[in-house]
Amino acid sequence: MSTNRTFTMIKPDAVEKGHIGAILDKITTAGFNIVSMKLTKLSQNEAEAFYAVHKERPFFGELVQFMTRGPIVAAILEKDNAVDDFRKLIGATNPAEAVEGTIRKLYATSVGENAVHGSDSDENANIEAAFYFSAREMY
Ligand code: 3AN
Repeated sequence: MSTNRTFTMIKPDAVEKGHIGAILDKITTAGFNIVSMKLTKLSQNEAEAFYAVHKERPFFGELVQFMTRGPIVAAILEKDNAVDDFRKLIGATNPAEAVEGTIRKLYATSVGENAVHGSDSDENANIEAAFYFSAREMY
């Protein structure tokens, strides 16, 4: 996968509240092209694997429980400078610190339930995209 791609999830909190359409509108209006997308639900094992880098963190159990409580939307997005531009669009991990107009400022409620995920590097974008999508699901 090229470096102009990033990976996102619309998390269970935002899906439960009916924000899928509004968040996708923010994403596409900001110039991101959707390369892959699916509504899916993580099993316990899948969530533990996806967040394995955080397994020693005190919030790991809470994070896995949250991410498995309902469906999520997983997507691969394409744009110049995708990883950095998407992190700017979603805002800080803690919505209280997120800039006005960012997706987390608008739709997140806490550092745990923060509405969306965005890859933090090109390398992780590749790993995370491959976790959900096969090559033939990337358009
Ligand atoms: P980001 O998603 O902004 O890259 P990370 O990588 O620091 O943030 O954390 C990964 C995920 O773990 C966050 N999206 C958030 O859902 C969760 N998380 C981070 N810190 C906490 C915390 N203190 N309590 C609960 N969940 C947390």
